[in-house]
Formats: sequence, C-alpha cells, structure tokens
Amino acid sequence: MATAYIGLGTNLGDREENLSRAISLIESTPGITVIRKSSVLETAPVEYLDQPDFLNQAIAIETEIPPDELLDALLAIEKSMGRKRDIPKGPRTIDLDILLYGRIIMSTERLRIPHPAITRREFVMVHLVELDPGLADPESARAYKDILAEQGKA
Ligand code: PH2
Ligand code: MG
Ligand code: MG
Repeated sequence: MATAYIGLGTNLGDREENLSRAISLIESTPGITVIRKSSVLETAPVEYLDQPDFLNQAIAIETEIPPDELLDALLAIEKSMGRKRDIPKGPRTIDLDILLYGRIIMSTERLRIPHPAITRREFVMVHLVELDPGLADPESARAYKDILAEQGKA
C-alpha cells in the first residue's frame, strides 16, 4: 500500500462541481482510498496563458494500484468527464495528475513521477505542504516547505 498525491485542475464549466465529481469518482475506484483533501485555490493560468483561471486542489490517497495503472484509471475518469485533448496545457474540464507516489522516482514516455511541474508551480507545493507538512521531494530530499520558502525569498 502506498500513499500517493493527485493534483486536480479545472477551468471549464462548473469548476467546483468538476472537482467534487472527480474526487467522488476517484473515491469509488476499487483499490483507492482518499485520505485527505486540500483546500481549493483559484489560480491564474501558467505556461499556456490565454485561458480562464483554474481551480486547483490536491488529494492524498492510499492505493494498491501500481503507478501505471493508476494513471490509466485517472485518464479514464478525465475521459468520462468529457475531457478533450486539443491544446496542450490548454483549457480543460478536469486534469488529474499523479504528483507523487510514495518515494518512487520514475520516468517513462507516459509518466514521470515526481510530476515535473511540482517545484515550478507554487500552488502545487502549497497543497502538498497542506496535506503533509513534512513531505519532501524524492529526488532532492528537500522538504517542499523549504523549497517554497526559498522561492518566496527569490
Ligand atoms: N495546468 C496546466 C497548465 N496551466 N495553470 C494553472 N493555474 N493550473 C493548472 O492546473 C494548470 C495551469 C497543464 O496541466
Ligand atoms: Mg497537468
Ligand atoms: Mg494531466
């Protein structure tokens, strides 16, 4: 059993409803237990800027589903909620990203863990620290709260 962290993002349709629907679909997936939910933050778009503001949230789960199959399960939920993939990093009904999976470090064509955007996106680290203040980046072993504090100074 591993603890994993999932990042949620939405900027199309009823954003609040999209977050709660996605979380209940994750909760009802066999082999996944949602153990904690972060607050919801409204965030300006990053990387692809010409799109509406997002609601972002993160959850901690316990799961026995291996990373690759967890990705398949999350992609199936995105699809069931009408996610279309047209503009990369563009507007989406729901985006479900595996941020962390235990202390696993992996990189395949379809999946990189830790998620490469964690330390580039302040709101993601804010959510992770909220879910577990002691959480550290598996690659550098640095605590996200320290990375956040340091970026705040820069
Ligand atoms: N996701 C992206 C691109 N830009 N910006 C915000 N604020 N929140 C996101 O979740 C987000 C984004 C691609 O996954
Ligand atoms: Mg994403
Ligand atoms: Mg994604």
